Amino acid sequence: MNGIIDLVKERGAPFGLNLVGAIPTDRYNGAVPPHLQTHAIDANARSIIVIGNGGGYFWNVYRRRLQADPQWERRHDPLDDFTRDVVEREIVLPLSAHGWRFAVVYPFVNSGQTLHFMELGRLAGIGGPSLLGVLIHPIYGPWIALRAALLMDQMLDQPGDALGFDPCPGCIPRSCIPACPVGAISDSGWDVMKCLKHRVEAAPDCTDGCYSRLRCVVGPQHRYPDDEIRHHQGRALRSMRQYYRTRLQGA
Ligand code: B12
Repeated sequence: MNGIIDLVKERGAPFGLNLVGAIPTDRYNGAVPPHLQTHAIDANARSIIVIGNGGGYFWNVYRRRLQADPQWERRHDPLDDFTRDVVEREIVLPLSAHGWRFAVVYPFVNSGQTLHFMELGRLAGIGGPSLLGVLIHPIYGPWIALRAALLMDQMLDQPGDALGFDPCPGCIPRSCIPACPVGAISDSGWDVMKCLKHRVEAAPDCTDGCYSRLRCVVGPQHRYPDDEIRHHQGRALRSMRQYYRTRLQGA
């Protein structure tokens, strides 16, 4: 069965999809509330392959795509569409051609039924927990993202290299904590409401990147390109604004 994982790695790597791990569904389902379990999407799934990217290579491939097809950027979610395009063509098609059966799930905000990708990524060894709120990888640090999950009807159990990685408790510099202008990162982790209120109410600040994430001492050489950081910060701010308007102001 390792052939499946090898194929996913082989096809994803040229596009920067360089983080892959697989775990039995039971391990994931036991760790998340019922509405985020795999049954809601595919009752027959026995294992989950998680696919992510570490570092800026995936973004660079995306930029090249935009250069070749500038209209692409006018889409509502150009990076999500690009992700779907790559995953479908490079991974879904060849796996299906081998006769393997599976459902594909994306972590996009508007993708309908989804999974708890952070928990999934941690269990599948894509990254370990951090005070920043995001997962951290031993090589790529906080510069990783989860791009897709395949719910397989075969049993696979091959977590990635970051399984059990938990760097923050032993971190001496703890440079992420003083870096946040509003103290949203502390020994107890990321205070999303503090972060959100500051970002929404003092808009220009943090636009070029999360100061704390930028100061993380793990994998700084793999930090995303500046335009990618701005892109993600902008998208998160968009969600934060929406949440602020609808949930905090009740508008
Ligand atoms: C919603 C969301 C957000 C929201 C809320 C995050 C939160 N923890 O509450 C906002 C917009 C704030 C956000 C910000 C960021 N996110 Co985000 N996010 C997600 C998303 C789409 C869903 C998370 C989720 O619902 N989890 C499952 C539920 C059960 O967990 P929960 O916390 O209980 O869920 C509640 C909240 O999420 C809430 N909610 C839904 N929408 C919103 C929006 C806001 C503003 C708030 C406050 C809450 C909220 O409703 C849920 C039910 O009550 C995931 C993708 C996924 N499908 O997992 C990415 C994801 C977790 N995010 C990711 C990233 C990278 C970020 C940012 C770094 C992006 C950026 N550059 O700014 C920042 C994080 C900043 C930081 N210091 O950590 C990555 C993490 C990868 C990694 N390395 O670990 C993910 C996995 C996406 C991906 N493709 O990789 N994110």
